[in-house]
Amino acid sequence: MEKPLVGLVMGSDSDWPLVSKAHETLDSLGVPHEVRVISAHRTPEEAHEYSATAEARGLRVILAAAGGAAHLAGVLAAGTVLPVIGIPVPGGALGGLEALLATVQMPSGVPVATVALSSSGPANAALLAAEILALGDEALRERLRARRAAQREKVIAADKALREKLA
Ligand code: RP5
Repeated sequence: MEKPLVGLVMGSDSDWPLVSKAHETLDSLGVPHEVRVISAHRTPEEAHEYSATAEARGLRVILAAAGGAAHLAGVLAAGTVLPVIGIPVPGGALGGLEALLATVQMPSGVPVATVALSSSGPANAALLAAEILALGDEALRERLRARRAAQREKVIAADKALREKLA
């Protein structure tokens, strides 16, 4: 097993159905990663330990998914200078708006890059992590380019099919 470069962390295993898309995307790009459930408020010691040791363990990017008053990404970012990408998880009393605002509205000094509050968020977070890693990995950059080319072809095929159907 290759050493993980990306840490994919979620606040609860109830986040997994959504967050698994980040895992699948990283897998599809051949990005070695680890998956953990760590809560900023239920397991604060583990959260601190995780980010404090992340860089020394070889991680290069952390993805942090949480719902509710989502502190996880900010708490992990506080303990490391590795880039942290926050994934706000939909749901909760306010539909996920609280998670989006808690994740995206970091006060000054400790940034969290935040992806959309939607089903596309986890996959986009994984792609962004891969793009960061690809700065120093030409083979990964090629795989990202191939993925872009494949989705371009898909849209062109959909356009053609719809125009033919309506003709
Ligand atoms: C957050 O609270 C988690 O990230 C999850 O999105 C939300 C609900 O957690 P559970 O009550 O389902 O464990 O910490």
